[in-house]
Amino acid sequence: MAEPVSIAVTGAAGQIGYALLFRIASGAMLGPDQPVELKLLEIPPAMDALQGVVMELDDCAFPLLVNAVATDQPEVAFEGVDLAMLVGSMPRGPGMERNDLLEANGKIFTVQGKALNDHASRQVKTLVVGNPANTNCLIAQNNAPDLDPNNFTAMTKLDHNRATAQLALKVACAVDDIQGLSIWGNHSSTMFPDLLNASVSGTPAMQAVDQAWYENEFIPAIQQRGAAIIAARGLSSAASAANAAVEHMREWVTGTSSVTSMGIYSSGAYGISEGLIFSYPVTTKDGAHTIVEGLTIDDFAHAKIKATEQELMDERDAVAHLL
Ligand code: NAX
Repeated sequence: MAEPVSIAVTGAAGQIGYALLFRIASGAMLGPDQPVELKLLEIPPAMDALQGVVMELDDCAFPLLVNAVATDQPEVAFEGVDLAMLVGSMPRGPGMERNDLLEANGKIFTVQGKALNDHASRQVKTLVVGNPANTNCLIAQNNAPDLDPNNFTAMTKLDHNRATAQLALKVACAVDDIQGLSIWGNHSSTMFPDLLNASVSGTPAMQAVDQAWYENEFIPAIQQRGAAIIAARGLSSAASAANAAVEHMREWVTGTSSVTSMGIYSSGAYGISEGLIFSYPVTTKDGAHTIVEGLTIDDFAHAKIKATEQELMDERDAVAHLL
């Protein structure tokens, strides 16, 4: 048996946590031959609920789960971890403005970034799911100066999967027939789902759909999909978000077979402001992600990418005192 991979999950008693932990422990993320250790972080009021989740993990008798630790101390949760999945964050409360939310979460991700810096494996791969995911990731990354910025990522895989599924429905193809689709920018309503570089069974996707559908129906539907789930379910996406987190980590660790989307540290590719955590089309291999080069960016796409970049720059300005 391989050595166990140590995985921290924050917000582990929340609804994404409940859909995520059992898939990790069953081997769905790192494969059927890879033992795992779970380090679960919560805030003190949620520790009883977290103990219940740990009891359920015990009751599954997962052969791959060698240990599950429950704690409300970030330095305990992150001690020596190889992977960190930062799901927990503060939800937007009544009357809270976007900047209030950024500030409240900024405090959480400052502490967690420092704890990762001081306690995690030097190669720790970090995925931020908790919203606002890109800017929370930016804060964590800036508070972890000893770690490689390329090892901090924010999740746009759920948006990627939503876009893939909606295109497959529209053109009546299998999801696997779609290649090259990606999400650019912020995990927010400004994200840009790019079909200009996508193909369906080898044919350019834009030959299978018309521009008006793309601009007026598809893009808004993907941008607003999270709100549509809340309206229908009364709760935000959980199982699909957990699934996307599993896929994000699996692809990062084991490699991609086609283009995917990840919020990653910008070193200026495609003219994006350096240092932002920006979603790009990427492939992964040997534990590293690489931006897909040479993509077509027409005037329409350029305007969309600039708009989502501007939103991320505004968010960065709002949390500048935490960076
Ligand atoms: P829940 O409110 O069910 O769970 C969040 C959990 O985080 C709670 O148990 C809470 O006690 C815990 N928590 C809060 N502060 C913490 C801290 N400082 N340390 C450790 N734990 C802490 O939310 P859930 O539905 O699980 O969603 C979690 C986050 O994912 C939210 O911010 C949500 O907006 C975000 N999402 C991000 C998505 C993405 O694609 N990037 C999609 C799904 C989801 O909306």
